[in-house]
Amino acid sequence: MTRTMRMRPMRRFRFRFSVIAFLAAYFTFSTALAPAACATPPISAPAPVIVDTDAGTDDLLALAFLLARSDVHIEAITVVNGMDHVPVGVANVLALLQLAGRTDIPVYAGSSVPLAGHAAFPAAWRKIAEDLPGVDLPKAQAKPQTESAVSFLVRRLSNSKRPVRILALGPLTNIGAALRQEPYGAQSIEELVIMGGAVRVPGNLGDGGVFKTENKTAEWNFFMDPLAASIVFGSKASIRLIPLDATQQVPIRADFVKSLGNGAKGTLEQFAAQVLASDDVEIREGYFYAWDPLAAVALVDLDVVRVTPMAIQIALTGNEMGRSVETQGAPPNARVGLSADAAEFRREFVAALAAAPAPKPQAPAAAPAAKPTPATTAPQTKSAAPAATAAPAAPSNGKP
Ligand code: AGV
Ligand code: CA
Repeated sequence: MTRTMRMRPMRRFRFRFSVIAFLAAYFTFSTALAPAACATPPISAPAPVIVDTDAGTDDLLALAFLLARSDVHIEAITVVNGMDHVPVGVANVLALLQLAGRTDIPVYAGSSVPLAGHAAFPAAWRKIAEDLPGVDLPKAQAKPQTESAVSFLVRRLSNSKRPVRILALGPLTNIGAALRQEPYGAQSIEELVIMGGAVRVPGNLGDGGVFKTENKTAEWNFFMDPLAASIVFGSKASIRLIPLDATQQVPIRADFVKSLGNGAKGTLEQFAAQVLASDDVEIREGYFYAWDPLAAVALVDLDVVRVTPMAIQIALTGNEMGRSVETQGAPPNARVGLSADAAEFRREFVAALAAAPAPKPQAPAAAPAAKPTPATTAPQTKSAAPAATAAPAAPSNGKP
């Protein structure tokens, strides 16, 4: 009895000690192992990216760069009316994803008209961007999502617990519509990197003399939908702007195209070389720039475009419609890129494409799919180039 009485506190002590030791060991090891075992990315990981694009040729180059970078998680691609009519842009983006073996990325079709006005890109530019002459693309098996791009953006931005980055490469119609519907959505955007505007340099509506206008100050993406741009700049989102001030310092010249094409072995490298070859005339005439590719590189490399905080307002009417106006004295609403490091851009862009992992053949996305939206212009690929890509599927030279 006495013995038992004496043993009990000892047992209790041992029991308590082993529980404490177990809990201490559990917390020590579980914390140490957490980053490796846990699916949640570490806090420092950059947020996933939604790319909003009008699927111009240089948009596809920007996408190829991001697809080549294993450190970028493209969560979704939303397509907006611009250089391509939306159904054709969707088809071309899906075809690129198929080529890259990334049919897991959902594609959403966006607005087919601006929020206001009826501006449109020159037909000659649209034809090249849509037809992609000489570019070998497989026939996409995946379909766009049934949900519209604006509805997706509204839904996605309503969840402020999951920050996202947005890279905007075309007119701001989709993003403007989403932020008009869900103004608090701006808080979910970790950073909105926009290619557009011309702040301290002239606009580019007169490029190549194909569009007759008195407007010497607007850039095409903002001119296409000034109301949408104005909503975005009024939204309090964290904006980094890559305007013509920066992109005009990164012209694409024939020597760059040649050097990219010469050594091109990988699928995305060859794709980029073919896309650039389709823009041969503009490149030779000297008005083709790394507009969207520079914005894509800037998304991942803070040094390639130097920024200055500024207050930007968008002119909505008159012969400066779409102009991005630097407003003195107002609180800054954007970090504006006024200069770019062209050599750094070229190094990063070429290196990423050269290092792109070989695409694995993939099944189409299991996500809910829509019937393809009826195309206003039938997408087609007229391939002039030899079928020499290492694409997972044989190039079909005829998109849906
Ligand atoms: O204004 C730049 C925007 C970018 O998003 N686009 C091209 C890029 O996709 C329109 C554009 C302006 N000048 C052009 C453009 C030109 N000379 N050729 C084709 N597109
Ligand atoms: Ca674009």
